[in-house]
Amino acid sequence: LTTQELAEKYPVWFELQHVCRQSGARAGILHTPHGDIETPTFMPVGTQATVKCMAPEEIWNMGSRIILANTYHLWMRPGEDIVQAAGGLHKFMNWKGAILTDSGGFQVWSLSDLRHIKEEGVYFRSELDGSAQFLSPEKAITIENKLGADIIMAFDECAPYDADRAYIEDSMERTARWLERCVKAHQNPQKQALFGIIQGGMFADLRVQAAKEITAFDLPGYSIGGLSIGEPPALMNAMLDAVRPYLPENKPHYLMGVGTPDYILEGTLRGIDMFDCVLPTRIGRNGSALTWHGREIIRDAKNAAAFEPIEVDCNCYACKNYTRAYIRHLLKCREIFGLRLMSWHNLQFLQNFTAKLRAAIFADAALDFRTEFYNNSN
Ligand code: PRF
Ligand code: ZN
Repeated sequence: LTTQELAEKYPVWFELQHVCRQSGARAGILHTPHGDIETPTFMPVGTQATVKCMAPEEIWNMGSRIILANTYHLWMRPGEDIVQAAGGLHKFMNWKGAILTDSGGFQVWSLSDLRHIKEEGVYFRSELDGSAQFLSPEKAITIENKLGADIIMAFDECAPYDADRAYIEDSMERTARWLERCVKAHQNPQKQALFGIIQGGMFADLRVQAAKEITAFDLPGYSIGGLSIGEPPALMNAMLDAVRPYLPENKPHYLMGVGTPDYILEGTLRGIDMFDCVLPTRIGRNGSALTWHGREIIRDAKNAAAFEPIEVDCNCYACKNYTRAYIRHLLKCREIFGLRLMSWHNLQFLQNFTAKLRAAIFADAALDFRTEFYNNSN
């Protein structure tokens, strides 16, 4: 389909604006019912319908226009019917931008210990109360329909990176069959865009096979799952290179669960448009800051009397108003404001990082951007 046809057919569509002549990285606009998003973009994670420590207006004012929320958590608490009764996720949490919900496929794997994968779905125990639970493609999509995000993810299996070939073949074929069930279960494709997920472990030929099978569904967007789960970076890059030729140019490409600046950069250079990760907020709360000179431990004793901002040139609220010494003090005392300031800086950093990367793409200089970034960071 042409971009024009996609725009008429789907609630979410991608406008490719420029391909960097130096690198092949893409800059574009993701059009959604809740506004336009400039890509490449990083989506802050709001697992429980809140980006931890931050108010929605604060996230918006940093420049973020899309956030991620989790089907699994909102299904468990408060329950999708409550969110639907509130008028959907946007209203419930007072977020005026776009929202993407992950399907729960990944969370079931990463959060529960007892789980059994069957053709019909996954049986597992709740991490909250140990109760027996079941999640399937139909169930995940029904929940996502009620939550009402602009983009909803298919129910998939993210296999461990060291899984053998036979297991991965089995798993990716099941994920493809599950996608067919997701498509059938989806009740309002005019309002919510269903994205398919390409799995295939660390086998380039299986990734290619998965990419062909998943893109055959002609969905409004595609994501790459099962990466950044502990494998060496070179392996992730090789998998991205393998699938790239099979991803339609006029649709958005989303790399799930990737959020370190270097991985965002490497992903973008390989044709990825969207990223998400808990990393900036999680390491922020642990006292680490993302900076243009690499990661810095603000909690460190060397910052005890450092009366300077986390980064001198940073435009974030934390850097414009507070010193490392003060933030370190707050972190040491476990004061909530310290968690807020660290989250604020890290989220603003990634927002600025993707904005600069986007500018470098338009200037056909994304490789120069990479060289400069690696030269500066330690
Ligand atoms: N599948 C889903 N969500 C995810 C992943 C996946 O493979 C990953 C892997 N990096 C993060 N989040 N549904
Ligand atoms: Zn800052």
